[in-house]
Amino acid sequence: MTKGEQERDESPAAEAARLRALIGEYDYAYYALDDPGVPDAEYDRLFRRLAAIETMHPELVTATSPTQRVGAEPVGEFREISHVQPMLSLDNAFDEDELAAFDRRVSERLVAAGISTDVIEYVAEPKLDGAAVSLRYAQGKLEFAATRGDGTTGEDVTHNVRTIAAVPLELHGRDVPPVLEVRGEVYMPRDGFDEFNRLAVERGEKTLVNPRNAAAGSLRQLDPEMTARRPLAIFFYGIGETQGWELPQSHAEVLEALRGFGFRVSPDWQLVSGVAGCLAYYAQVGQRRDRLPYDIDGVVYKVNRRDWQTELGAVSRAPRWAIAHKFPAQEEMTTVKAIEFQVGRTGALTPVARLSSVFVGGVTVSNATLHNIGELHRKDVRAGDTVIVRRAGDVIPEVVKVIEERRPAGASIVELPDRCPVCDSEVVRPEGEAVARCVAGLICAAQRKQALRHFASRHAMDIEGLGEKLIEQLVDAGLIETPADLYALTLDELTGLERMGEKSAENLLDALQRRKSTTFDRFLFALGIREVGEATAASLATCFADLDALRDADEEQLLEVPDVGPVVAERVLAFFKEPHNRTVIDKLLESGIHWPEPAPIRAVESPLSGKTVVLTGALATMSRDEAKAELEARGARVTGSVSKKTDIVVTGESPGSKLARAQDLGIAVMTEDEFVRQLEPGSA
Ligand code: JCF
Repeated sequence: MTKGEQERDESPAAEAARLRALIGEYDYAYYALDDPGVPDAEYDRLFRRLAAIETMHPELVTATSPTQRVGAEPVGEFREISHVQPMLSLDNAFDEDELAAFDRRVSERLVAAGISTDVIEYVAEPKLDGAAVSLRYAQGKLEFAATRGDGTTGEDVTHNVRTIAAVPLELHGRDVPPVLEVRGEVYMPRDGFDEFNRLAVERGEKTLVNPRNAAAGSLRQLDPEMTARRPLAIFFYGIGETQGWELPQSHAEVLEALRGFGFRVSPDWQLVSGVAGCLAYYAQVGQRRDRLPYDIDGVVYKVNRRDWQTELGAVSRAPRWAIAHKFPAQEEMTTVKAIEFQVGRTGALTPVARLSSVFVGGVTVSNATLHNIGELHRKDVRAGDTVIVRRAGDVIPEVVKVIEERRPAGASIVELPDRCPVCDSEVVRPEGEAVARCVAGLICAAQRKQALRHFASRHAMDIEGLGEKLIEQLVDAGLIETPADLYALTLDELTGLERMGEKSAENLLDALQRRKSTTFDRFLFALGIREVGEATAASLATCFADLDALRDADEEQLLEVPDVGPVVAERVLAFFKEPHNRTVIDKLLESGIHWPEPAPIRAVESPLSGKTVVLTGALATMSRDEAKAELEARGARVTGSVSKKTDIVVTGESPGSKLARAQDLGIAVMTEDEFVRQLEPGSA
């Protein structure tokens, strides 16, 4: 019997109590220790069992039962709650100098108080971008939760905070203080935020602007059902009023104790020494910033010794013993000078906002993408608008939203151009699609240039020295139209270009020559077939022996390739059907581009080597994977469906339509017995 199952003769009350205790332990393991004790399915089972008992015996329901997170009815308004210990915010340091000044102030104050300090020890932690809350526990049970408000009085958001799974309704362990106020930051993880917005767009509902507003807004819902639907999380970082708890000497120990009570504390806090330690931590967290699952806007340093904290005290809103060291803001406000359309490699028209330059995410930004016409219209960005621009990590800057109140009179909606801004060909936007495209294909100079850039890029043909500028020059001078033309370029033509010396021209011709020796997958990737990225190109290269096989492949064969679905298959077919593409490929091969033939895998001599084999029906003596491995070890290729190229069909039990098709096409059929005999050594 597992721990969750009912004990014989257990009363409903006893079982409910036992399940609650068990669920409490699992919550503790999951949230405080970040180490799930049981699979989700087992947890769900316990939870549903408890809920069932409570439904049958409503008198057994308790306020802190895990089933009661969304217990409360919607509230009419938020009650006020005054904080016994003020809820402080943090002073900011925006650079090293301000941090050093903070550290100096701390030292000087302590010295003035007769405390001799050496290097000061700090607790450092990431600073979450969310909403601060204070939770009060009495006799180990959640009593209320409040927002910061003005620091003295906040709003009662208990009904909403209860819905956050990581908030313990009851504290862990037996030794819990009679009164304990904890402080933490409610936030919305990025994936939850993205998913929420994806659904909102799908349903035509309002989207959330950023995870920070999302967290604050979620807490201000009157109906806890609404909050429960928001993917919120929380980290706890400090305490307010406590009674009957002999506090540890250091902040680090407070954090450890909080974790012991069942609170979710950031796993990333660290003890650091002095300004140097703070800066090292700042750099380390800064590097990870984009990879964290939540937004942070800096790191926090706190004097570790609590007696020193007390000595230092606080000024109006902020403690003197802590500071927030901010990262460069990832969102800023600026104005849109114009909206233009860029044409990409596949003809997609990308609206781009030309901005008044603004420093955001650590760089100066003057363009921001609007992704596609659908997005442009959804956000309704117009020339003259004041907008919020976001640049996170190395991602291209984007317009988050328009501040509508600041829209100048007469700013008009941006319409999709009906002709390509580059080649004047028709622009189409298929019904229901967000993306509009120039239909001209490689006749459009923009698409040609992008296709050439892609062809020359590092993961494709890797032609050193052939960058954006040069491609622009070559196309504009009429020297090249397709990738094949690159290989006909002469020294004279190149040196005739502006800013092109003899040495650079020679280097480029060299690079072109050198990279004629390539690989099949690089070549496929370089062709720039829509939907065929590096991984798909590699897959195709492995599954097709050579370019001819791929060129002549039908849909069915393409669908056998791992990761190739109907959309990709369709793109590949369309690409190779297009006469222009076939001509370019022929010319590329004529110019001498080549790659090594795949080494035949023929570990075991066998009549099966080189054969294309299809397995159908259930095999009695081995699994399909085993059969496949045996075949491949003999140099055979195993595919999923029968076509003209199939050499042998191996039939197990209930072979079905593949056998019929093999017979139609006159392909050799082998029974499992015959197949197994072929595998035996010396069967040749
Ligand atoms: O993560 C935060 N936003 C955060 C805010 C972390 C802290 O350690 C804080 C805070 C606000 C005030 N500590 C204080 C004292």
